[in-house]
Amino acid sequence: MADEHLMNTAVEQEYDATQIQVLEGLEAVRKRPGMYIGSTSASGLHHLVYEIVDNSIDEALAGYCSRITVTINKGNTITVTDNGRGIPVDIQAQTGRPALEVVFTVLHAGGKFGGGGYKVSGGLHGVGASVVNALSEWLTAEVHKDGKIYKMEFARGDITQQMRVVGETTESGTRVTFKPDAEIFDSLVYDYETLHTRMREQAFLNAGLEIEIRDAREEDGAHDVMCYAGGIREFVTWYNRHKNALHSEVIYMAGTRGDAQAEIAVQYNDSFAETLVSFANNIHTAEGGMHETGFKAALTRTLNAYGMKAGIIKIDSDKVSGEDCREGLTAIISVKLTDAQFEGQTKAKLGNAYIRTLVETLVNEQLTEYFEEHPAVARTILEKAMTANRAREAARKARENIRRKTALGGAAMPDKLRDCNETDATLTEIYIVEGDSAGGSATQGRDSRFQAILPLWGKMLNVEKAREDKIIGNDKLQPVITALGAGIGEDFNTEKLRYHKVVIMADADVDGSHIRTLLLTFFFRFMRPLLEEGYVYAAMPPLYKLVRGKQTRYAFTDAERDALSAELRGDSANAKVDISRNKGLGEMNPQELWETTMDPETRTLKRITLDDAIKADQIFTLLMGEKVEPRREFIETNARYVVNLDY
Ligand code: TSJ
Repeated sequence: MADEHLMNTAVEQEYDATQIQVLEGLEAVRKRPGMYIGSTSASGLHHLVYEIVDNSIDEALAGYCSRITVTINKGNTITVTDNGRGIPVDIQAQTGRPALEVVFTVLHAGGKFGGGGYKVSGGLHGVGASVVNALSEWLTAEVHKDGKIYKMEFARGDITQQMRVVGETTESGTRVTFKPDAEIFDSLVYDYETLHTRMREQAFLNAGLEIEIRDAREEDGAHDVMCYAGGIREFVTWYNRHKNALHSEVIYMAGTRGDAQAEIAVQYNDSFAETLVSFANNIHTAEGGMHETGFKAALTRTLNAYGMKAGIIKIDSDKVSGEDCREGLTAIISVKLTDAQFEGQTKAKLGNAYIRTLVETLVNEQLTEYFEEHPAVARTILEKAMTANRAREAARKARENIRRKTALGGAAMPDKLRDCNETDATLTEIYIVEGDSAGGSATQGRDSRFQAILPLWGKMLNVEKAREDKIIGNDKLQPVITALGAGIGEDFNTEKLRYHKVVIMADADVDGSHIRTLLLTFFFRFMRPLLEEGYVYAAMPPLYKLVRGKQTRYAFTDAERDALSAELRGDSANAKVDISRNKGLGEMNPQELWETTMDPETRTLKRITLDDAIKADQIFTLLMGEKVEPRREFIETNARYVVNLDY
């Protein structure tokens, strides 16, 4: 690129080596975009927006910007504006170029994917702007500053219009618009909810900052304005919005050490799930790290210390473990530091050891103080942890029983299980079937050499409200645990699985979707490796049956139905094709069920991913939880998606 870039440059001194590096830099970005934005799929496309917005957030952290807007324009271009000081436009001593130009043409070290640290506030502005510029078909930047409006334009990283003054203004701020390059990205369509979720997270993490997002691709498109004076306290309230909080006030702790700062917000709810979400420099640390380690250690220590001091913990077996202390916990940890070290597989784990000390010390001190001032809250939390401790102990004993049974000549298989002959688990399949009659058809229709059938019937246990010890003894789920043979909870081990395909077969109606949601939620909470390692499938029974004379065909979608109908009709336009909607698994005869749904040669199986199960789990919490209002709200706002709720 950019011979004309060199020619455009008015100032020629000190230009050789550094500038050549610059040119190589942006070419490198276009050559290996994945190195800079992770991927060229939808994730990379959205990443461009985050890179730009991060600059405005830095301006907010520096104390000069209170409002950011993000707009998805027609044609999927993006505009980001802020009311900060405006990117500097004066000539830089080192390069002889306007700072604005340098921001967009010099590849800055220390990007999130390029290795090295990432800094909040303190000068590293413009990180990522040149990367976005290099990967945009075109980009325009407008700066309102010192009474003037400056404008500069680029195409694929090259300057197409030098910086010039285009008007006067009384405001200050920066506006950037870009069009992602079709030569680089697989997908060019922005997803509003993806950006909305990220902007909401950033609004929570930067208390008082207003972020507005708008979908201007259509008339009356989506639009949200987010501003949270309470910052991460409100983030916790938001996470718990569909749950029952155990104490009304969110516990908030904060402290600093040198340049580093940490803040933590905590509130317990009556569920058993742990929601611990951490950030370093506003970047989500999905793999945890030193801040999480420090928090967990201090939480466990403080709860036990309080329990002993208050006389609630009397004997050693009353002492609570880390896991016990995190049942029903929702917590956000946010740390900011100038020398963040991101480690781990996805560079999403904070490695700075001194942050552990900072967080641990401040939680030890401030949580102890909070408990002393709010003894009722402390007691409620401690009692929850002690109950978790007892449940865990009961579950351990129940598991021990199962293990002992297995050791003594193998666990007896459930009465309802129709097992297969093959014993090599890599070759076998188990169909978990809703209802006795469907179970009957499946048993008759299957290939008993390698297919086992386990019918389930009736309403199942509410997994949300049950702890592991109850589930182990539950008469609906017990057969599933026994038939799979791989244990449960901490003991679960896919090496012991008796079948390498676990197929959920249920109707495409509301009851069927209920059963699927329950089973997926159960697998998600108690047999997660089953999902992680890809053993779970959904059977896909056909939606339509088409008959013409002696010919019968099945269709899985409306489009397929129409195509098949035309095919069966052939040349005779008025031939009659009988189309019926499948009423349910129970109404298919064994032969039909085999041909359409179970025969490996002709069936469709859909592998269930962890993401599917996470969605099921969230839907489950919402549908089965005690809170009526969020459930109604959810069903109303999602009415049009309800058919897809399962996966
Ligand atoms: F970099 C960028 F293009 F991605 C970008 C930067 C995009 C957007 C939408 C905003 C910004 C940006 C940069 N907003 N505010 C700033 N501020 C500065 O760059 C700035 C302003 C003044 C001073 C100063 O010392 O006077 C220093 C800086 C770094």
